[in-house]
Amino acid sequence: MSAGPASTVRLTTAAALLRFLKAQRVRRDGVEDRLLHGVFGIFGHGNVAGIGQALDEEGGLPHYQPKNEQAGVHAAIAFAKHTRRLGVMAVTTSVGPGATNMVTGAATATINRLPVLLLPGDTFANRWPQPVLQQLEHPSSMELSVNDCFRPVSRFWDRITRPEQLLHAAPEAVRVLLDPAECGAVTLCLPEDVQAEAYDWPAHFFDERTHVVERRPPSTEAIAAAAALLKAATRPLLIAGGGEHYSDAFAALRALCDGTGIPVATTQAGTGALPADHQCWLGGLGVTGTACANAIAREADVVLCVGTRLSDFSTASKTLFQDPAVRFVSINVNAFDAHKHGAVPVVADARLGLGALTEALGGTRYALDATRAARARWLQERAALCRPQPSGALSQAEVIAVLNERAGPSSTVVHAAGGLPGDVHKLWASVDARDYHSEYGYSCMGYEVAGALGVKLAEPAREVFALLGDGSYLMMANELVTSVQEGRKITVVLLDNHGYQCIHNLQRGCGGRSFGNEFRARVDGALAGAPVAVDFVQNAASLGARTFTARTRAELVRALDDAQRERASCCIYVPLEEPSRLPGSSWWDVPVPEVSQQPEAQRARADYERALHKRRFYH
Ligand SMILES: Cc1ncc(C[n+]2csc(CCOP(=O)(O)OP(=O)(O)O)c2C)c(N)n1
Ligand SMILES: [Mg+2]
Repeated sequence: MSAGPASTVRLTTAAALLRFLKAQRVRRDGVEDRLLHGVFGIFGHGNVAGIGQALDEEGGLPHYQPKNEQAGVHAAIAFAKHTRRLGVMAVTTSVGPGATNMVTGAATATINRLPVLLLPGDTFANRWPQPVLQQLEHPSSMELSVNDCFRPVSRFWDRITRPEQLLHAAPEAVRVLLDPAECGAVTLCLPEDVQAEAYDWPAHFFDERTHVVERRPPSTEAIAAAAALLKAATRPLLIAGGGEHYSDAFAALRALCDGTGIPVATTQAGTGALPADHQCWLGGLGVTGTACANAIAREADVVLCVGTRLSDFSTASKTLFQDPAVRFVSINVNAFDAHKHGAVPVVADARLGLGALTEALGGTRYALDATRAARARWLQERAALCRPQPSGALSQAEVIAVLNERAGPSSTVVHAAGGLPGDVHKLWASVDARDYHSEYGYSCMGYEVAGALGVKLAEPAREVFALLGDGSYLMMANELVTSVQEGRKITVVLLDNHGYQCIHNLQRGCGGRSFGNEFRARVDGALAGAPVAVDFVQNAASLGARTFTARTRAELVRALDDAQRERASCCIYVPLEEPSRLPGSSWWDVPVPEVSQQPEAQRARADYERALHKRRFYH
C-alpha cells in the first residue's frame, strides 16, 4: 500500500538512494526481476561514510570489491550485456582518482549502449574544506570538478548538490537505464557531504515500482516501405547486430531466414544471433569478418540492418558494399542508428520489426545458391586456417578452434582487444546465442577478465572464459582476485606473443618499421633487445588461479578439460611461437603518412590512396 504524502522517512541521501534503487523492479514479456543486482565499490574518504555506511546499514544489495574502479565498471557492463540490458549493477567510488578511474568504463558502456549506474563521489557541495584532498581546483569556476569529465561519456549525468534533488534525479536515472534507445552510463555525482546529509523523504518515494520495458512496435508505413525494397531485391544481406541479442529476437530472425532464405552476417555484438550450422549463416562481417560474408556483402543490392551501429569495422570503412545502387533498410530501436546511410528506417524493437517484416514479405524467397557456395568455400578455408601447424606449435587460430570445440553451448567466451577479436570473430561458430561475448565498441584492453567476472555474476552456472593477449592481461588482470574472493570461477586463456602484436602488424601494414610495440628490453636506445621475461603462470597463481600451460593442441585440450573440472578460477597460459596472420577479406581505414622518407611508407601510402577510391557515400 502506498504511504500518504504526509508521511516521511528521515534518511541520509546515500541511504535514500539505495533504498529507492532496491525498490525498483523490471518486467519484460511477463518476466520480472529486481533492477539493481549489486554495487561494485572501492571506498575512500569520498564515499566510505556516505554510500559505504548506507550499503552496510541498509543491507539487501550485494557489495563487490573490485581491485580497480574501471574494472568494476567493466564487470557491470558485462553483467548488463549478459542479462540483455534487463539487469543493472552500480559502481561507487571515492572522489578524485577513484572517480576518474571510471571515465573509460563510462565511455565503454555508453558506446556499447549498455546500462551501468555510476556513483562517483564528488568534492564538498558546501565548499568549506576546499580544496579537500584530491580536489582539482578550477580557477575559472568553483562549480567544476573532475567529475565533469563524465558528461560527454554518460547518457545521463547529474550532480546531487542538495538531498531533495534525488527525488527527481533518481527516477530519471532509472528511466534512462531501462530505455532500450537511450541506455548507457548513467552518472550521479554524489558530493561527500551531501551523501551523509539527512532529509525527510516522502515515504512513498520508496514504494516498490515495476518498470515495464516495452517493445516498440514498427509503424505500418515503415514496414511497407521496407518490404517493398526487400521484395525487389535479388541479392539481399541481413546484418545482425547487438540489438538482435538485447531484444531476444533469435526466433524472429530464424523465422525470417527460414521463410525467405536471406543470408545473415553478424557484427561482433551480434555474433551468436544465428547458430553457425544454419544454412543462412555467413559468420562475421567486415574488417574482422569471414571471406563468405564479405563476398556476399560486396554484391548485395539491399542490406537489412538489425540492431547495429554500423561501425567502420562492419562497413569496412564504407568500402564493403560495392553495388552502386545498394540500399539499406534498418530496424533499430534507436532512431539515430536507424537513419544511418539513408536507410529506410524502421524505428522499432528488433523482434517486432522482424516479425512484421516476415509477414509483409509473404512468400518472398531468395535464391540460396550464392550463399551455399560462399559458405562451403569459407568452411573449407576455415578448416585449413585452424589446422595444426607442421611444427606442432599452437597458432592463435588453432587455440580459438579448440576452445570453440571444447567450451560447448553452456559457456561464454569474453574478448575485447588485441589480435584476438578479429580472429575469434572470423573463426567462431556459435552453437548458443550466449557463447560469444565481445566488447568491440570501445575495444578496451583490460575488459576481458573483469567482463568474465560480470558474466559469471549474471549467470553463475555458466563456464566463463576470458580470452586475451599478454598486453591486455598486463593492463588489467586484477579481477582474478575478486573472482577468487567471491568464489565465482572464471578461466583466463592467456595468449602470450610478447607484445602489442596486432598493432605491430598494423604498423608494418602501414609501411612503418617495427617500433615500440613488442615487449623487448631497451638496447642502444631502442626496445629491440631480448623479449622481456614475464612469468605469467606465477603471476596468475599469485592472484589465486589454478594454472596450466599449453604449448601443443594435446596440452590445450587437456588443460581446458582439467580447468572445466576445477571449481576455482583458472589461468591457461599459451605461449605463441608463431605470429598470428589470418588473411583479411576487406579494408580498414588507418591513415598512412602522406609524406615520408621511408620507401615502405611511400608504398603503403600509394596503396592507401588506391583503397580510398573504393569508399562510397551510402545514401
Ligand atoms: C585501453 C587501450 N589502449 C590501447 C589500445 C590500442 N590497442 C589495441 S590492441 C593493442 C595491443 C593488445 O596487445 P595484446 O593484448 O597483447 O594482444 P595482441 O595484439 O598481442 O594480440 C593496443 C595497444 C586499446 N584498444 N585499448
Ligand atoms: Mg600480445
